[in-house]
Amino acid sequence: MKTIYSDKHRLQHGQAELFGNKLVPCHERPVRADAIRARIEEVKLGPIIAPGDFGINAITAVHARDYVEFLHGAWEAWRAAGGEGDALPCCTPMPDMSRRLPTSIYGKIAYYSFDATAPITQGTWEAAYASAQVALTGADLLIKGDRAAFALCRPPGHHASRAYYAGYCFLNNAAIAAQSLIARGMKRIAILDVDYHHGNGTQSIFYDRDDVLFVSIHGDPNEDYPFFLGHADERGVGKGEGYNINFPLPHGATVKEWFNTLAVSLEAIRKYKPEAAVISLGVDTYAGDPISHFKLDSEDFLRLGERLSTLRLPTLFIMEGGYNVDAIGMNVANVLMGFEETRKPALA
Ligand code: SP5
Ligand code: ZN
Repeated sequence: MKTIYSDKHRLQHGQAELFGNKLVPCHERPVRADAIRARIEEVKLGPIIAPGDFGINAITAVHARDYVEFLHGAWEAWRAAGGEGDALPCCTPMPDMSRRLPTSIYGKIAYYSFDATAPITQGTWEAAYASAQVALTGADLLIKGDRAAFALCRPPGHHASRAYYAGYCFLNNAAIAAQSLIARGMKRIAILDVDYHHGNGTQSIFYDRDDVLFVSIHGDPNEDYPFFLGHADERGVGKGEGYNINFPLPHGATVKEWFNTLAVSLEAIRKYKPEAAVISLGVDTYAGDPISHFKLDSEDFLRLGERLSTLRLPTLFIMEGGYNVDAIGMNVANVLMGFEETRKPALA
């Protein structure tokens, strides 16, 4: 399987995120992608290729144009207004407030985000744009007949919705890729999100549609981020009803429960009969993850890959979360090697 990778991910290197009650060094940092790339090379998964450029229209097919324009110019506007360091929002609008876009960049940043964990830096736009192109290049490989591809996206995407960013995410790479598969002629796409966190952005983007099935296994939003989306009774609206499936699991869910839930997810995907699968691949389900609460070990990621291959579908892996940088390379490579089956997996 080919891996698509761009060095431009390094342009996103925020200093700090608001974590609990303090500013801590960003969990989402460049070394994550470097470690994954190094492991992919080490295990000889396959060629590592640079992304093509599929343009801005493939991005605005999913995101609002005003939002994309905001992201493009946000850091310069922040600096011009006297903002220091990285741009973080000071507040977030509540439903009983106006939805008028403020003229101040400080207000705009608050308008277009829902948390203070995704700092906008000088290079954020360029990195997020490149990350989306990495995903689009993966979709292009599937269209051209590859059985599988790994889009080593960074920054990640699944918390970003049509017109807001959050949770280390700016552009929704999985949604952009799925939409491009549809635009290029596929009729039904299944997105399976196995990141520890609910993919609220992806859910929102496709909530009223039946041509993209969204299935997610994640920490219960009663207990964990993103808190305000990801409940089991969110099943889609209009013709999208029944095409959004959430499996929230409690803190401390066992590995067995997690894999049982995966089996149910895969059954739902099979029933849908999609032409391709897009996997939002977070490995923050790892027992050693610093911000999450599931218990998978490195060998479990091999099993995850094996199970995903049983779908027998063209499969695009999109990198999302995973914050234990010592294990992230092995965990991601294990999923991909488990999927490939042919290779004797290296465990340590
Ligand atoms: C792509 C992705 O995995 N994004 C994850 C964003 C999670 N951000 C919030 C984590 C909150 C953890 N709880 C804080 C408790 C501090 N004591
Ligand atoms: Zn996550």
